[in-house]
Amino acid sequence: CRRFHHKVGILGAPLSRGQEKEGVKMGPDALRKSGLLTALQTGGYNLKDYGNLTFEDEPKDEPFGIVKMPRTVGKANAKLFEAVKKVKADGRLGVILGGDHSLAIGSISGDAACHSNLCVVWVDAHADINTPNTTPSGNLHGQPMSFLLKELKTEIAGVPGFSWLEPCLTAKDIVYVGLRDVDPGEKDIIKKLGIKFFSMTDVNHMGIQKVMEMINDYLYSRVKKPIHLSFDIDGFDPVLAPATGTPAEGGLTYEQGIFVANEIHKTGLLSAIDLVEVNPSLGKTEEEITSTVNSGRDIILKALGYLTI
Ligand code: Z70
Ligand code: MN
Ligand code: MN
Ligand code: MN
Repeated sequence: CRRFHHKVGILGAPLSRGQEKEGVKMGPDALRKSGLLTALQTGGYNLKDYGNLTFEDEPKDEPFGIVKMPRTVGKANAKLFEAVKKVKADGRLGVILGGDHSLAIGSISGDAACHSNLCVVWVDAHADINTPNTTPSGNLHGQPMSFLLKELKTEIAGVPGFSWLEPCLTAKDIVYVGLRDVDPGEKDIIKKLGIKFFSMTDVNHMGIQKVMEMINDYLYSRVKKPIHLSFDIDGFDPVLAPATGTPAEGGLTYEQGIFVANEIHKTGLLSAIDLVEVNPSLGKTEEEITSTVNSGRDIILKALGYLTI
């Protein structure tokens, strides 16, 4: 439909040190092998493949409090930040293939560097808004939102590896969809900051159509703002997407996820999309891997308007 949708930049970001399961590094290549790029090419998109970034472990990366691998995750995100800025400077819609969800720190910061009025739709079972003080696990993939919010800037002060980072979002710029596994400290932050969310209970009670209508009104109906869609594959139900590190029962159906992606496409405002937490090594069968990867691929294609009239 809209011509400016159709310049796309694909960027692989195999970050894995935001959590403890190696296989999430394989996410970008699994998504590539699913036919994502050939579909977009035959669909007439102007596609540029920026390849996969490479990340190295920082030596002596001692925990900061209980936060694990801060320098490694910080440096990887600094690299991703620069790479996403480049994609956007080239005038392309960014497609960032993860990798664990800590990559949203660099990805969203890079997108926001080109769009000061960026808003974020975060689809996930988890809120990923723990701070270094509230995190129960120490894993940075459970904390990216606290690194992105101006309101939480003091909470992340001094974390090694992140001196490059300037928080780019405010609490009113973000909306969650699909939440169902949120830590007590995260609930407090969401309440205190008044962050808009639609839990799975909300989705089940009001229906996904109503949810997307409300998101539309809340985020971008008055003033048109570029949208960053950060889609954690565990937003889907594990029946559909089992090959992920932290599956949570009672998630979005295939049709609900696709509806979300299509509604965002229809706004014409999509700036970039993250597709994260696909971990092919956690599929118990070939079918589990394929189902997970193809579900992620289809979210990307639908968000880009592929085969949509
Ligand atoms: C938990 C934590 C998380 C994804 C798990 C889990 C966070 N709230 N995020 N899987 N994608 O460790 O902070
Ligand atoms: Mn289109
Ligand atoms: Mn997540
Ligand atoms: Mn999650």
